[in-house]
Amino acid sequence: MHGNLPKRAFRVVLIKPSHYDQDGYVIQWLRSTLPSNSLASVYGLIEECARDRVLGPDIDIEVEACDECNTIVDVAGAAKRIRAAGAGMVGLIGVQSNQYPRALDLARQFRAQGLTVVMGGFHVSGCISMLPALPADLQEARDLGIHLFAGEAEGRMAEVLRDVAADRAKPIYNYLNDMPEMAAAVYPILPRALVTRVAGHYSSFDAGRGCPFQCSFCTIINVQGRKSRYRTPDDVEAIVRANAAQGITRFFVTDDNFARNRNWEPILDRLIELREREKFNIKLLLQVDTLCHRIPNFIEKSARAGCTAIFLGLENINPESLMGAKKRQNKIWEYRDMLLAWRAQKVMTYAGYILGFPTDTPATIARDIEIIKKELPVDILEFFYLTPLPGSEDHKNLYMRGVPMDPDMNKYDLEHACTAHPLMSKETWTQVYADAWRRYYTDEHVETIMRRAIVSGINRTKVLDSLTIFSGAARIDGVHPLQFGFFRRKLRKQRRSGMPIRNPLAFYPWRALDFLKVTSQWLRLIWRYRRIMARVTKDPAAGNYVDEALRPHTGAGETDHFVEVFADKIPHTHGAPVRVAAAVAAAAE
Ligand code: B12
Ligand code: SF4
Repeated sequence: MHGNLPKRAFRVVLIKPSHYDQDGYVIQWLRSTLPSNSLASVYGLIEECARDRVLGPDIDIEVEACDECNTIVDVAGAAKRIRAAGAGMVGLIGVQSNQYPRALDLARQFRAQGLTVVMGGFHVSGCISMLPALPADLQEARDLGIHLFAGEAEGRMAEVLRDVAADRAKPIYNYLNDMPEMAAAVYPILPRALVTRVAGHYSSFDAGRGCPFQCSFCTIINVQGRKSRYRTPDDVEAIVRANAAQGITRFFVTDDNFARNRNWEPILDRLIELREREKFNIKLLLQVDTLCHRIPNFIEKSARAGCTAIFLGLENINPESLMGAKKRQNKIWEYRDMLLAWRAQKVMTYAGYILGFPTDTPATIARDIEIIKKELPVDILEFFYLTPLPGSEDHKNLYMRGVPMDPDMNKYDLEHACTAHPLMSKETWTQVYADAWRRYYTDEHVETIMRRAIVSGINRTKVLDSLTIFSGAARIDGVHPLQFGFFRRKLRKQRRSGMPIRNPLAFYPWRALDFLKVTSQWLRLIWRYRRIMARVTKDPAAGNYVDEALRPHTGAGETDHFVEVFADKIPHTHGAPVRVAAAVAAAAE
């Protein structure tokens, strides 16, 4: 019917910005290690708009995407392609607080080319959700003519595209009070060429959003809500099939807490069916909470569905800190049972540990890390600063009380001290963070982790690779392992605005030396860890290895040594075992 209409195009350029290192260069790699689910989500939504021809039958919607963590953004090239199409926009995707200054620098360049820019993600959503007025940095974006999108875009993308195409885009789209249902929502997808820029070719999807807990440092509950919204098993199957059709079967399931996804069981059952009946080689990386072992069948079914590794928010082992952060659900006396349950299924465990709770001191942190090494069978421990992230209750409280916080959003990457600590100076806190990586990843403990992995039947290559990356990323490359990639790029001209572009004669020798230093440190670390692994593997006693952390609890009356250390900090209402209080009373007599 519309065959005679002349074709026009509307080109959407999606960019997931990275952020700056301490020298002002974009943190960027030849290959990144984790996929961007925000990018995949928005890509899926734009593709749907293109299929539905939401701008009219005669307008083709074209879409291109890039994750700046693994791809150089070519502003002039993108602007040229939009102009060649005749119309279009730039979408800055999933912008976190730490990425906001970089996003703004990119936006400035696109605005200078006269293009429409729309920005969404957790910084915009978190600030608008929690603060009484638009903060100065979001106002700056508005002053540059950047359109802001707060909330989730499922079901709303067509409206944004139509508004931009008609040159009537709103300054701010705010859907924070209207969360879309996830059942039958469009799902995240990226073309294979983008997925293969991630080492290991991991793709991603969120099987649900929302978390019922109330941790005060968390932004998620204030943006995505506390009610569990979830995809259907049919949709998850469709995501797996669409990816498998392009040769991708590894997934990072980005639910912040998959154990609280109310649909976890039918979803896992469906994945088990795909694996066991249709022989899909599915591998999953899940994020779960520390009580997940109490959910009948959860761990067993996760493993059968292809889960080979989990991320856990252990956060701390001091109950006082956990209570202070409203992380009441973390029950330290169950940590070992929970970790052993995953090991029994040969699943590797990565745990996040937050440094800088109000009662933390260098001495308590050092003590706690030693306790973990000895008593908890966790494989990888990763450290974060307690950070008042915009969108969290902690940030809102400090903001409302006028407590000073670092104004540079680039530092809100959980790798910097962004506000004062009651007991530690900024220098001490910074030193504690650097020491934490050194203290956990000693060669001796790396060997222990390898021995535990071998006796538990956990994939030794995976353990060796993870130990190398998590031990080296912060210490050698100066970036958190979650931002790590292979072969760092530093482009002379992609420097933070306000910092000088260095003369090539100064830049390239500096960069060459920097490269040689980092590469030699990595080679030494890789060589050392390989030798340790070879020694452990050859040891005839490796199959009988046992230590305190691997020892299961033997009876109802047994308590971990470390739980007794913290016995007086565990509130009575916290469901703590009575035996702890009894043990402490007995010791006092
Ligand atoms: C998966 C994930 C990662 C992955 C991938 C990153 C990604 N964004 O995809 C990895 C592991 C790499 C990662 C790393 C980090 N992460 Co992270 N991550 C997440 C997580 C769990 C899910 C992200 C996601 O896919 N959400 C679902 C999508 C659909 O939601 P969305 O991003 O908000 O996008 C929707 C809307 O915002 C909107 N939208 C977004 N962009 C745009 C653009 C336009 C034009 C429009 C119209 C709409 C729109 O539409 C989307 C669809 O509804 C979130 C928590 C969460 N629940 O979101 C934390 C989260 C985003 N991460 C966070 C942080 C702090 C980090 C790190 C800095 C910390 C660290 N060291 O781990 C690093 C940074 C490194 C990096 N390069 O990203 C914080 C950010 C908080 C803040 N205020 O900045 C969050 C919120 C978690 C938290 N701790 O509170 N992360
Ligand atoms: S358990 Fe995780 S997602 Fe849930 S509120 Fe706490 S930090 Fe946020």
